[in-house]
Amino acid sequence: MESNGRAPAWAAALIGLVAGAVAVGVSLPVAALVKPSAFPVVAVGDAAVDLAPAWLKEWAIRAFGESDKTVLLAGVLVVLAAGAAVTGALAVRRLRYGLACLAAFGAVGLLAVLTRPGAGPGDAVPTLLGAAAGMSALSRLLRRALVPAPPRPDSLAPPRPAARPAVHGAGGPRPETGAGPDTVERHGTPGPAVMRAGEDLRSFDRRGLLTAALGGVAVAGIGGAAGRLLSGGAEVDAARVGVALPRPAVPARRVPAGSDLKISGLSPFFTPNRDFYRVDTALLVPKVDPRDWTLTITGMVDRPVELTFADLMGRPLAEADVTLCCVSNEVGGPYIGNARWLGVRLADVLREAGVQAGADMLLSTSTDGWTCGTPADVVLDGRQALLAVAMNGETLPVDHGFPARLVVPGLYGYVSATKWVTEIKVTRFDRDEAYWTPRGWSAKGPIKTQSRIDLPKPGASLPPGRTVVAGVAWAQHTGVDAVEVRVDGGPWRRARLAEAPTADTWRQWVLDDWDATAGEHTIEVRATDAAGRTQTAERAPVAPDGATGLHAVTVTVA
Ligand SMILES: Nc1nc2c(c(=O)[nH]1)N[C@H]1C(S)=C(S)[C@@H](COP(=O)(O)O)O[C@H]1N2
Ligand SMILES: [Mo]
Repeated sequence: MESNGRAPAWAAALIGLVAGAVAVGVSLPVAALVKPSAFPVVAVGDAAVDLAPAWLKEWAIRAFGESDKTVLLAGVLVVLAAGAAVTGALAVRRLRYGLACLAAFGAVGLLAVLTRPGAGPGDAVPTLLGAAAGMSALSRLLRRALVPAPPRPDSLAPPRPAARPAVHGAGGPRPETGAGPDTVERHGTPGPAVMRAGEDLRSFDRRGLLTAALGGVAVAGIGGAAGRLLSGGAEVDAARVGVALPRPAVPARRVPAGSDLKISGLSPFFTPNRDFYRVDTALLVPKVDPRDWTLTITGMVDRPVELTFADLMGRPLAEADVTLCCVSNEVGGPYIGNARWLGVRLADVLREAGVQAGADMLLSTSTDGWTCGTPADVVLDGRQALLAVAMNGETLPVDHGFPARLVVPGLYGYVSATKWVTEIKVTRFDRDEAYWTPRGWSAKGPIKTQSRIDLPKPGASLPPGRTVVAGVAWAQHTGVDAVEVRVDGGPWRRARLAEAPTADTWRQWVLDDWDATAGEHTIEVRATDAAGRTQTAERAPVAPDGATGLHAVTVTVA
């Protein structure tokens, strides 16, 4: 292809962006048919999550909280868009350069797709088809935007426009040459003003580019819409809504009156599902059809087990109130919630499979390849470790692991709470490693005793006088025995503890007779658990095994 520098920068960028959109728009529905994780845009984002160093991930969680994934996907799209614009700029120089650029993007996508856990050669198809479509779009757009130049002024015979110039031969089947809006306005004057005699063989056709770009956008849009339809998300949502939850064979312990102090601004005893924190590495939430779902128990067992969703629902189900908490939760942070879970007791299933001597780890895997290592003795010690199918009386929300997830009281989520779980391998800590372990987190993660002030809010301005200080404290499976509060480093005062049904949930606490005086005050809280351990004031970061320190809130009284 001959060189040409005549297309303006915006046109070059548009050519690249439309070609890129076609590539993405074609790969999406193909991925929806092949495997959602074979969609290269998401695969690249997922690979970035897995490859990112621990400090970067911690920073992202701190800076963006639960929107960290949206931010990452937006970042991938921004990089893609910039790359597409560059591709366009190169392509107007030489098509070959643009094609090479697209091929490079395709190669990165291919690498990401093929290195995802559980990827097969078939996963390459969406990326390959997308890249091919993008390349074809790129050359078409270019052909429409840069057309063989109209005849020179001296050869122009009135009236214009002349019949198709005979010079069109190779690759330039555009009859509208020279009929772009600006040429029409100029009546009879020679082609676009950019023409300089003898310098180039082609000129920029704005209308040609814009119609071709519209075509490309339509292809990309139809692809995107088809991708959404084909992804099966709607089917899974329908299947989820259709699940009839059985009554629990073992109901939860009665929640004592007074477990919820019902103070406005204080975390309710049960966290509504819509407010429940979400932490996982999945860029696109796995949509698992319960009719296709199975759970296998493999590894060091006497009898490997395979359970379908119907098998699960047909077994006696137990209910348990458990407070789930993330190891990434800073002191005073939001990544904690309490729910009523319904599910099969994990210990029962494991006993049926027959755990062999020497096994000390349950390595669970989710559909998206995330893995989690749970100490086997903890699950088997009689606590309510569940393979849960429901949360707060509702079928498990998709975000929280539908159709089934693990919940183990007393362990941080990263070592216990596998969502979309499909396999539990009985193994040993000295033989297997879970997702977060090589990334700077401890292999075992018992929850540390902690407390949080919910009221007053940090930075609040309050009137002087009697002020309510309230919050939650937790020491799952051990229990909270006492909570104390102090103001401005003064003496610790006992807060009143609300009831809790078991040691597996948090407890609300309140101190309702703080006499606030004018000025700035710092309120601190500490909990003591039933094992007699009082929270340390010493600050530790979240990595490798959970933050320590006292939550402090500073307020202004005036
Ligand atoms: N499949 C999968 N399950 C997962 C995770 C994950 O990244 N992938 N993250 C875990 C972590 S770190 C936590 S804290 C809990 C959070 O559960 P939630 O999102 O339902 O609150 O899920 C756990 N289960
Ligand atoms: Mo977590």
